[in-house]
Amino acid sequence: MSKFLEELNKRILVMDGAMGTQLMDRGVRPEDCFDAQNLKNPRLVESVHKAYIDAGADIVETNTFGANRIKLVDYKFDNKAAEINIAAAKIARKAAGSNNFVLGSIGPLGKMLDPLGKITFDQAYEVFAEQARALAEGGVDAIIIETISDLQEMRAAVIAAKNNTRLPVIASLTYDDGEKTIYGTPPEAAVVVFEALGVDVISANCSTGPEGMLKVCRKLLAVSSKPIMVMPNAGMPELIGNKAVYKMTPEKFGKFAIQFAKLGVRIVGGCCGTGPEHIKAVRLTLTPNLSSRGRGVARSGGVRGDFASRTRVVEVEEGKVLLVGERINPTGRNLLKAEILAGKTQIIRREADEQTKAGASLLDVNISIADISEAAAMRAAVNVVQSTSNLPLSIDSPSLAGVESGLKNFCGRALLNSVNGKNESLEKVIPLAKKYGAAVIGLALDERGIPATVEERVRIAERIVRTAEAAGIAREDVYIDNLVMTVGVGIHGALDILKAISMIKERLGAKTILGISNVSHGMPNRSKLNALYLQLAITYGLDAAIVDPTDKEIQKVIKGSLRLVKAKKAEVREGLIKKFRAEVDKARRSGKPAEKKGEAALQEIRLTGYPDIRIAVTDGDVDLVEVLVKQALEKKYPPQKIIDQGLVPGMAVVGKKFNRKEYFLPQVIESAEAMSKGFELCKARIPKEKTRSAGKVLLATVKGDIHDIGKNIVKMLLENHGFEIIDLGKDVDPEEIVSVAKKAKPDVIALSALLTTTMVEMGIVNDELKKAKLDIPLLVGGAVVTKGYADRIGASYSLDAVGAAMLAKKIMKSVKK
Ligand code: THG
Repeated sequence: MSKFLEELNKRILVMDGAMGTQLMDRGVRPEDCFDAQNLKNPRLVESVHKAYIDAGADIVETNTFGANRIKLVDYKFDNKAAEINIAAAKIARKAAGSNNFVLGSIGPLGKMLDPLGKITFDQAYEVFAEQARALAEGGVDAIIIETISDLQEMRAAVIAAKNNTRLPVIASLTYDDGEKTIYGTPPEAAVVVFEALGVDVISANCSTGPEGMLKVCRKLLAVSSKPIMVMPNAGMPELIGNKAVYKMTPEKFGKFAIQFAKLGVRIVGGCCGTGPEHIKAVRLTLTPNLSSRGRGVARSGGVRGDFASRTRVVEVEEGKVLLVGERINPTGRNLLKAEILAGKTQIIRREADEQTKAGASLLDVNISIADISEAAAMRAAVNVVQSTSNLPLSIDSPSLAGVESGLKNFCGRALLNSVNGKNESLEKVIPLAKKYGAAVIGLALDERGIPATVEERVRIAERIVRTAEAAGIAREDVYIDNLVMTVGVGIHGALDILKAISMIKERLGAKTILGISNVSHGMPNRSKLNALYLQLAITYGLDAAIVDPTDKEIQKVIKGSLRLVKAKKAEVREGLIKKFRAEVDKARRSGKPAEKKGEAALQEIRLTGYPDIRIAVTDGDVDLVEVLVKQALEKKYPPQKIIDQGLVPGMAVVGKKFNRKEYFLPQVIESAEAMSKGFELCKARIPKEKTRSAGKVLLATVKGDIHDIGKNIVKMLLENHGFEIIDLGKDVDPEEIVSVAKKAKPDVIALSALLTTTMVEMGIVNDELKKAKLDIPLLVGGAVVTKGYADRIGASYSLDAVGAAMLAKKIMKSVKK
């Protein structure tokens, strides 16, 4: 174990506070590149570290929060990324000495990841890997990835750090209001993902003060087996002039440290607004309490092999069968096949939705068709499914590239379907499961095919379990699948498999899974056969079943499954086997052809039975909006009406859901894309009227803010109302806004910001406009912006995008008067 983790096991450690404000106190200007100071001004950086060490910190962080290649581009330092990180690590080490610890700081990329933004997982991984390697080379004790809101970005960073250094990794997410990240991730889901990825310390930082953080820490501690760390801001920010000021006194901040320690938090430090005085106060409170009852590194409880998506945990419970929905699978389904080949996603979306509503625990995603790119199709499918459903996924692909693409692009903890007992499979697939933190299905077959005896099945299972364990995957995360075949060729094999299930559980302590529907392949009356076999398998202890969760017979079995688990096994089994045998005989004798569910017809009905453009926008279903809007246009529906009565109301619902925290950033982005698709189609049909423009609006998302989604929605709505738009994009400097405003003379300037930290830029823009003697009405909005704030800076305010368009019209009227 590393010295850092060992020490953490012995006592509570005190971490440093903010870096940026300390640099500015020492003369660095806000517009300077803070990270470049490691090269330009090493002594200055060192003096900040020293101040924290003198205040009593055991740990300092390198001055590398923005030192990733993507962020450094803004300062033309991107080709110095490695150099900056190495230098920073050395400076921090020098200041910390050998008795204190240095954490290598990795911050967000400042750009959004695919599919919400343009940075691919692989690009993010490479950038984080470069930074992690350089920090390691510079001699840090551990890597800390911090102030990240997007779990997917965090996954890329953690996997990069784990696979490119041998250092302990700390993952610190930012929970917006002490409840969830702005992407909708609760602490519990983060813990499942982090533990599976082998994160060493789980942390929360920024966004709230100590009070909000107590809530987060309680949740983290309740489910995690790893040490917990916390770095709160010095309270909630107050606006003073154009500055967000954190006003909690060091004394008050320090008092919270004891509460964190009592809960069991192992590292306490500070984020925005904290300085050496705050850390000194933490040190003073903690010194007599270092060996308080705080829980150590190794704690029992913790992970139970649960699964997670970006927004929720699916617990694996003793005595309850995990239902893996099988319906996203093109085998025997020509419509779905055609859809995948055409790069469309309608059926997949519908299947995801219906299986989720039917009560599935996980969704299996299989897009295997001959001659397609598995990786690309899997990425597309996984993205559609995770935009529709909040369930974790089972990534089902025969190709290594398909599996890896699925594991990468799914934001959560997945089930890998599957590895088998062949050498080549074990060698290549198990490391993938480990790398991406997935649980894994192990098929009981090897070079010699599917075994004929129970003993042989157990032997292969054992080999899979051993290989997984050697790679660091716990046996309770391995689901052995004995691959049941159709009873069309005889019932013996299916019954043998049941025995193998209980033997594998008893002897190996691994879990078991079966693709139940295989049992009825090519038979009539499939539902009944599947349901009976599932019941049987449950009495033998089956842990997970790949089934059609929308099937009524299957649902009945699941409802009664607890009774089955508790029942006197031998008697129940005997009865069930009899029934099963009778049912198989009946099916065989019936001479009926193999069952076809009439899938094609079913799907058509589903597609057209969902005609509301508003709902399609609210659901973020881009393909469906396209289909429905085209249909409506063909039926000569006036395009303006489609916009006003379909697209805009659909988007208005999204705004409400976002404000109520039912929707998070990903859903808003998808809906905006859907709306934009419909809008494009309609706009092309609206004749360019010769009427005058309703007015000219200059639009921008303020400096430091990369979230332009709100601004883009406002843009669409303004265009729809006949406004002429100058869109400066996101992360826009106040100077640029002023200089464009001077030249273009807009009637209104509209600004957007998503974060508390960037909202203050609106006031700065306002001041700059006044200085430049530009008397142009200012309109502001965004998640954290309030009427109160708008009033203070003399701007107009709208809660949502629909309101913003109305407001712009009102402003124009009053201007004309
Ligand atoms: N083990 C593991 N993974 C698996 C399987 C398994 N993945 C795929 C499969 N088997 C489980 N999934 C399905 C999905 C669909 C069907 C059966 C198993 C099915 N489809 C119909 C057909 O082929 O005729 C077509 C669709 C329909 O009519 O509804 O039966 O064993 N680890």
